Amino acid sequence: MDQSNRYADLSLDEDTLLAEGGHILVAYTMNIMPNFGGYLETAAHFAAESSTGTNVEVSTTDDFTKDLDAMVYEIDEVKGIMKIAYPCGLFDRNLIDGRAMVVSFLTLAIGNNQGMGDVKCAQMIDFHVPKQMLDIFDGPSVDITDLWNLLGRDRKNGGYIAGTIIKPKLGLRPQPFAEAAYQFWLGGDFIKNDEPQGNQVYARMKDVMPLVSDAMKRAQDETGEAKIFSANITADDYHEMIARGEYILEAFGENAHHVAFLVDGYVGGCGMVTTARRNFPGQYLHYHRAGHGAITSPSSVRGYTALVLAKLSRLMGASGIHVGTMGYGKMEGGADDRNIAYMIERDSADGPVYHQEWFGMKPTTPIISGGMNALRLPGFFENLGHGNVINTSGGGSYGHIDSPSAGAKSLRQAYDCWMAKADPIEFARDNNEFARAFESFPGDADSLYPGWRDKLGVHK
Ligand code: RUB
Ligand code: MG
Repeated sequence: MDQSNRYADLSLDEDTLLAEGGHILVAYTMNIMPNFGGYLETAAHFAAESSTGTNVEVSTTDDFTKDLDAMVYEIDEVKGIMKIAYPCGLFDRNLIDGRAMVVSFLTLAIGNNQGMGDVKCAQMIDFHVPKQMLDIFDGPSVDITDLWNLLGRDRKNGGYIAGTIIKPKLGLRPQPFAEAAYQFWLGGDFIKNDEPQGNQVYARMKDVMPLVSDAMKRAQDETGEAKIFSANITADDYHEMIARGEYILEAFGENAHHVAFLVDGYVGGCGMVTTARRNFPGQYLHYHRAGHGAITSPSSVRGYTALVLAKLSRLMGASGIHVGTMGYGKMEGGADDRNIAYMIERDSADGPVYHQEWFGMKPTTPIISGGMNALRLPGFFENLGHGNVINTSGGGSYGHIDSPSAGAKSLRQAYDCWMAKADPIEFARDNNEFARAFESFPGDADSLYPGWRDKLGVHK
């Protein structure tokens, strides 16, 4: 049934819709299946299924219902792009406080439409949230300025936070785990649990956390610097997550404010992220996104993009989210992904389709992780244009040939090198840990800094 006379109005003007602020606007790539309706008809069916309708007219619809119809307002069949305006009134609100929930946006805008027979594939590539909706999303409660403050730095432009991930990913018992943390903290700032680390039988949380807390104290005493630990509280069950969070805060005692909470938010879902955001509003909320590649990969034609995921995480209230490595690490991605970082860290930013004003909502820190090390960082900072990020280099720290603390120092030196606009090989002459990163990661050194062996006099 062609519903385009009800769920499409191509005379609607995007600038007017933006100015009126009564809709969430969403842009999709969409291809249609042959032997169903045409492009506009399929787009209208998509909008119906994503708002008030279904595949047929229902007799229970009234005029009020029709005011809530999502409307296709633009299509480009050649490029395979369509845009839909969703009235704000469509979206579910909390019983307890009237606030908006990201899960409701996803249920409608990227829900049933992902499995429709007449839609070959559709992917959300951008969305715009008007002020009236922005005002009722939680947004972050803690941000990078709080971490800079903790680290004794300027709140405005506190710079690079050198971090790692405890490696190996699994298989460390409590003592070696805490020792690995201590060693890194002698040179670096921030450690995260790798995302599968939790309460394994050989490393029970109640054995591990007191030792990590002690390692933090010792490293702080030894270096005179504050240290941060991002502890994984991901769990299927709300009660389990709260129990983990409360236990960890107790274990860290007077350093509880040096603890961030890591939530594997893509596999766990927005309910889990919001559970952490609302129950622990004083802790930095670290959104790890393992699994996201299933839908955000540049090769994917369904789901939504990494930019959309990052934008959603800011609405949910993530203090930081992984945004990949922009082509400088081991995960998928390219130099242009810096726009993902800009979208979540700025108050005003351009997405691929829509410009978003955030009206003072706190920023979400871009967390840079996946195959990074000191040699790859100068290029990374140059591409991004700044170093106000958290970077976690797991292999890049624990793979340094001298020690994890040397690995950590090599990361800080990489930032110093870029800040000084120095030539990395020249910089290495006076910065031993950075220099030893060349020997630690010779494959990277060969491709990024050809001739480094002769210049640094390393021949073995
Ligand atoms: C990286 C790591 C992270 C990935 C996730 O380890 O454990 O889970 O970065 O990817 P290493 P992304 O530093 O040893 O490569 O950050 O793209 O979500
Ligand atoms: Mg990991």
